[in-house]
Amino acid sequence: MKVALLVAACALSAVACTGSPAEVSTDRPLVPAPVSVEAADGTWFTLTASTRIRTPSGSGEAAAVGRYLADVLRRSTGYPLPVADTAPGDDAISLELVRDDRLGDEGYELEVTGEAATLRANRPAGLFMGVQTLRQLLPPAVERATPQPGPWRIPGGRILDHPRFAWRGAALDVARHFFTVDEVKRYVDLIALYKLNVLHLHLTDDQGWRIAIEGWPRLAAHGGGTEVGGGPGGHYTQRQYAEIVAYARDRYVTVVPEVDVPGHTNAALASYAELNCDGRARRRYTGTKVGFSSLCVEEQLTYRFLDEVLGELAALTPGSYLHVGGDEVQTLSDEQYAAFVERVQRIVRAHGKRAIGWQEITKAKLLPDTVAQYWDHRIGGDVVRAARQGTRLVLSPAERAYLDMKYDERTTLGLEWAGHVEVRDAYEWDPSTLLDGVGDDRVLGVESQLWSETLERIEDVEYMTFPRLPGIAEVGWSPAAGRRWDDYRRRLAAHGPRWSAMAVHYYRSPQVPWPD
Ligand code: TNX
Repeated sequence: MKVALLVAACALSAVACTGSPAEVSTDRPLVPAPVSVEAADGTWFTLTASTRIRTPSGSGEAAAVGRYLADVLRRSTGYPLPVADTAPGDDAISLELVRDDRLGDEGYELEVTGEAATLRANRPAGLFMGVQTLRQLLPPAVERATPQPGPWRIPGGRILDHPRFAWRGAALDVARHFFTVDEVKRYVDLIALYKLNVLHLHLTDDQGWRIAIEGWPRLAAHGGGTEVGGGPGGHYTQRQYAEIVAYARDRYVTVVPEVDVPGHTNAALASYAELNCDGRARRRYTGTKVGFSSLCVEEQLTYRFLDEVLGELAALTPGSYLHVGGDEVQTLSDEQYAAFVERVQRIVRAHGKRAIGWQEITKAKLLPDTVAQYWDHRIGGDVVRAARQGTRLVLSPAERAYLDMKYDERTTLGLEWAGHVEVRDAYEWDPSTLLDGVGDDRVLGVESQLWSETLERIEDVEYMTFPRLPGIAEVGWSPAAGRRWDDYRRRLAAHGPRWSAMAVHYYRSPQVPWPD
């Protein structure tokens, strides 16, 4: 077997290189780029009507990953692809649980010979990540929903892969415009393809409250009944929210729900008069201004409200984090704001969770396990100091990771306050050099943001997400050393036909050499 190192591997490690970027783009257009690739040139494993999927015995979770893979492949190949823990070694895709220190919790090794494809991981999460790689190694038509002609060939070789950061997120604002359970599930499917593992749901804002709270029913019933522009809005029942959480969990995506407080709360203030300092309910709001609303922070009822809301949310959320917002509060003094943030963190902790909040929370004294989310360089200062003192950060720099910014002046959707964000901007940055004196050890990960003031339909969401989101995914997953825009744009180009196969509405950025 002739083994050649591919450029992706060359770029990502210090080893000698052969091959050209074109070779990588055509044979293995993987996004995010794996840690290392050894190509076995001329060797292919071909799926056939007799191929089986073998899962490790004794792990229901690994078996479920095998069934997920079969579901993806059956639609387009039309092959039966039986899943069992007893299939023979050849003509099979085998999922194996192993102990391998190189791989961590989400890493995997994929070995492809002429006879079989074998995925090895320490945990089912790693198998799931490897399955995404396997999908990307097959032709784009594999993503179609109906049987296609094939052939279904996987290039031979060995891939070793594991993530750089633990938190690789995508945020979706379902408050400014509401998106249905099925639309959110589709978003989960699309982000999972790029090995993201966090879905941050922005559930509440001035324009809408999107999650039913049993103790405070008017939040959803009244506060959920509108959205930007005056549309009908909507909300998730607790059962629907749990359904999203379970769907995401099956795809190794953790839901981080956000209840944005103390600002961005007009929908709550419209639903319950007693949450207002003057005791008068606000009118519902369908515009796009920010900063005008706040809970009544001196009022004890406010903290009972938060305890009950966050308590119900914590009970519905298996992940460790609750996002408490904390951004853009313009009506409180610094002292009031800091005291509020300190208190809300303790409420989150009392319900067994950790708090994450927007970078403004670094004005307050933070608990050691509270995470701050960086978004705007103009707010600067405190977030860097806090990070240096030990607070861990999720990075969402607006000029890079805000998928609601226009691509250029011709983009009709989106906003422009952080400038235009083209595909290259979203890709070409590094978490360890973003903030002075804040290195990798303080960075928990990266997250894209999709605010929906201007996005009414799920097609709009897809158009702003693709093709920028895969860039953020690679920033979060792949080793920094080998990332090069020119190699990336070629790999990314090969994803256009995949999105077409999945009927994803994407922006054909002129920066990417799309095949026709
Ligand atoms: C700033 S980012 C906001 C959001 C807006 C967004 C629009 C952040 C913490 N707050 O409320 O939707 O800009 O880009």
